[in-house]
Amino acid sequence: PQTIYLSDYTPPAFLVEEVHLTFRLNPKKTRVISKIRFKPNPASKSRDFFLHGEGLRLVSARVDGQAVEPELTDEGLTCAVPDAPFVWEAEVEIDPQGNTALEGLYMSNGMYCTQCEAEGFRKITYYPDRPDVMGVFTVRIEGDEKVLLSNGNLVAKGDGFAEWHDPWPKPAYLFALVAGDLVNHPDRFTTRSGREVELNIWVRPGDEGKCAFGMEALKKSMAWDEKTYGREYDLDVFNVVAVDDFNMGAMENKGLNIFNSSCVLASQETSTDANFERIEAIIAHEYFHNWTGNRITCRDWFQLCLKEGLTVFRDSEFTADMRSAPVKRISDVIALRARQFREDNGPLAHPVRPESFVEINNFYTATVYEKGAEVIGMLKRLVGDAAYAKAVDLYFERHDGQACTIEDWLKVFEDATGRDLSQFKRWYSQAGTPRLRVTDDFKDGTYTLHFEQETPPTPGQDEKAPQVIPIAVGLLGPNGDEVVETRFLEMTEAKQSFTFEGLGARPVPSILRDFSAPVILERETDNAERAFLLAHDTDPFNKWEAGRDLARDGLIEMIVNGAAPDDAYLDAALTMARDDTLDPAFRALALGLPSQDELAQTLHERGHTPDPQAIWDALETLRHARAEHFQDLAPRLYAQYQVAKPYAPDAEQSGARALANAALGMITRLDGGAQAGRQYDSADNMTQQLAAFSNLLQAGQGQDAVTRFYDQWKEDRLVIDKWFMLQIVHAAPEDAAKTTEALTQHPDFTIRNPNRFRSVLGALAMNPAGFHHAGGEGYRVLADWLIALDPLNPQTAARMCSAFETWKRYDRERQAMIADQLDRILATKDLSPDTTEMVSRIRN
Ligand code: B3K
Ligand code: ZN
Repeated sequence: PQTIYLSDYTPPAFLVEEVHLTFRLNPKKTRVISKIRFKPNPASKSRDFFLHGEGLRLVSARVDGQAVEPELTDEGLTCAVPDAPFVWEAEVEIDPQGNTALEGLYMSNGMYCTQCEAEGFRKITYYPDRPDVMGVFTVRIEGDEKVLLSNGNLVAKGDGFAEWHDPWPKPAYLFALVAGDLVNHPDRFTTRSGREVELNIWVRPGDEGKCAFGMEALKKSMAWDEKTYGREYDLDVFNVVAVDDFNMGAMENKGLNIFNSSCVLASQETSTDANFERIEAIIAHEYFHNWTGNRITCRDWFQLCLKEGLTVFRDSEFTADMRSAPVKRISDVIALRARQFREDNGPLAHPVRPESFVEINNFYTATVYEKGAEVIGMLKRLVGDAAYAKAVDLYFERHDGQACTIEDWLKVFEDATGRDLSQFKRWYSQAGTPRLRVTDDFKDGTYTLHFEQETPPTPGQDEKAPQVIPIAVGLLGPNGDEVVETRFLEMTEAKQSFTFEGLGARPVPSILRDFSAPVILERETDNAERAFLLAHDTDPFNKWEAGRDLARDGLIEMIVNGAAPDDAYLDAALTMARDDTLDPAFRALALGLPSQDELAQTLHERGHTPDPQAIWDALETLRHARAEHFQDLAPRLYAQYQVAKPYAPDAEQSGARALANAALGMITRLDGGAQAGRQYDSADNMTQQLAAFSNLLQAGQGQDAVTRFYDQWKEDRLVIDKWFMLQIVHAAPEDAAKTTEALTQHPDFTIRNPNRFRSVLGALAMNPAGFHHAGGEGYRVLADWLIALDPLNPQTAARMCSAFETWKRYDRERQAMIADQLDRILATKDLSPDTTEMVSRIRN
């Protein structure tokens, strides 16, 4: 496979003016007839005409009406064409039914659907399949299906056909087609300038009852983008389709978003509060792409974070507005550390804007998305809210209809603010998580913070230059009052100090408030100070962080030195949990413990070799000690936070349920599952049912519930995914691999459905003590199944290889066993370029 470099970018030789596509649908032999008006690109010196195309059977081709015989390769075709505008026509045949990779046009439960990002359109017809070629599409679909959808507005419809026209020029990756016997959940939205928009969520018959929540989320997103970013919708119809077989979460195709059904279908009975919140965020994310991604797209795939980082940032602002801003921030940081810090500190580390790739699908990563969003957040903090709004307005005004780069994005900020962002730009080019070391001193009323930044080497980048780090700091006085409100320190040097004057006593610093930069903060401190911050900090993030640090360092002491559970933590947690002035959702988050993987990462950073079993044991011991410490409080919280009102997946009720279920976790440790059993029997929503089910499994009392849960939900694929996953996630370390293998033999397991595959094999990796269990069975089981999946669905197989990305943290025996599995995967005949790239990067 070939490596592509950012530095090799050249503009396309020809531009597309107009595209007409006709689809004659047939499961095994679909005909795609294209008529494309090309013109030479004045910005290109080349006149070589190349069209991408993969797995296509070319039936005929014409240039300006004359039959031609292009030269075909595995990647596409070349052909002699005039050095002037011309019309290209081609007819190809494709096989949607045989398409198991779920890229291009494929079938899912008898319906046709497409996934073109990043490079799937070339599996539909010959085309310059690159995002800087934007064309106006007209699409005619011929088929017997009741519903025939494509991008844009419906222009004609009759017996067995429909015609769609999208007036907005777009790259091919935003093309979409759906055809099937679907039913819709309709609604309307009037934009602020008065455009009437028809909204639909299309689903398989039987799923109609699961659309209302997604529809409300869509309308909220549309209103929010008008109010917050001044962005209005620009077509007469917005369609959303739910598809069962989908590699990712969802796709922002112009006017026709396609969703993994798990990311749009929701009901009280089948979805948890967390599912509802995620669905709301994904609906918003895809909708927001209409401006950040579609109206302004990426010049090339190296610029992916231009649309993804910005759109994740926008959807997190939306969730913060719709729900609780602190809870959203804390949850985002937990996820960032779990996925992005993990990636940034291992063999797959890459810059937010990568400089080379083999398979671009391998770069839809936490770094591009989540760190990309953090970079936007830092930019906003640095320039301020008003300047951010001004710069973004300029971005929309200047670049509407264009395919852009990170340079274009930064330039609007420079022009709007007069700031030089050349140093800030390192956030896009340097991989790795900066370490921020802090010391302090106090003398004659002056308090000084000394910072030192250092980013460890990452693959291909040994030396790192200092980055711009916005550090939000507040100071608390000895009695707990805030003596200095949040102030932004802008660090630009490798070492830098900041002073605060006129203080009566040595303050307690609250550093990196709201997690103002994606760095690892290192500071010598003690439990007393952490307990103090947990009690008094006015910044919710740092309040949470203080409790988290207490828990984490206590656990590290248990793991490394065999210490007993830390009383300072247990007391502080009890005081915090008892404080009814605190949001229940916040308290639930603050009762969460660091994950096994986070502890392994911390141990590794501190020079220890993590022992997965010891980590698991320490967590079990701490949870048990905590349950005893909360013996009186837990039942009280449990009773106090039962929701009496009819179910609603809103922030308030979700928070109450989260706290009550945190209490249930403690109760279960002492009552062996009695209370969880009662909750299971009386639950009228999936949040309560699943929490009870998890607790029963955890307590080793799940056998009966496993059968009952299955019998109740066997017709619902999305709920059965949860059933598979929980059994594996809660399996004891020594049983996890066995349980996984047994479940792969269940009649409902299928390698063809990515959700199901992930709910079994992905779940194994979510049970670290089980996955890394000393015998190495976990490694073998995962490798076996990745090898089996690769020829069918390389994209999903490749992504799931990241389960192995942390292997260098572990002991020699484990490293050797993992290396064997990685080598076995690499030695597989005809391994896809996708998986080859991932495994080679991990193995190095
Ligand atoms: N843009 C899509 C992701 C496409 C993934 C291609 N492998 C979803 C999103 O980020 O909104
Ligand atoms: Zn996106």
